Amino acid sequence: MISIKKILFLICITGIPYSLYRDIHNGPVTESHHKKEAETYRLHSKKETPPHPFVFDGCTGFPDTIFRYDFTEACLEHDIAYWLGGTSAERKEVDTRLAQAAAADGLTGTVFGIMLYAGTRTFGDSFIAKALGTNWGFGYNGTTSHDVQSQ
Ligand SMILES: [Ca+2]
Repeated sequence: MISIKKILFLICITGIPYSLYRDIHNGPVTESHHKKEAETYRLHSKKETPPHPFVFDGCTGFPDTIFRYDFTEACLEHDIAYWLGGTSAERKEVDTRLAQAAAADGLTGTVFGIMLYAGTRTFGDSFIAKALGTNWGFGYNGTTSHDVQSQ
């Protein structure tokens, strides 16, 4: 019998490094419906269009799916919010929403939500995220307006 602890351990030692490799090697896959979702989200949040186009790389540094759990849509919304950027309070809100989306699917989902929350809070605006181009406000990377927006 495989325990939940063993599954989480396997995800940490294989899934996360594999996801990072995938993110770096394959790069983002931004389809037209991703762009449409991004535009709808942007209009709803009443934010300006960042200078760089929206790109979606799935759940950065985390598997998009684990068994029956599929985090793709939640990660898409999270990536769109990260593309737009904003205040640190807004960032905490979208990190929380990602965790809640995962947690909506039972106890195991809650554990994945905690992992996603810890990961996004720790690395979401770190040098690693900046190197991957997935940091908070990545639509403004390399522009001065990002500095203004992330205050
Ligand atoms: Ca991502």
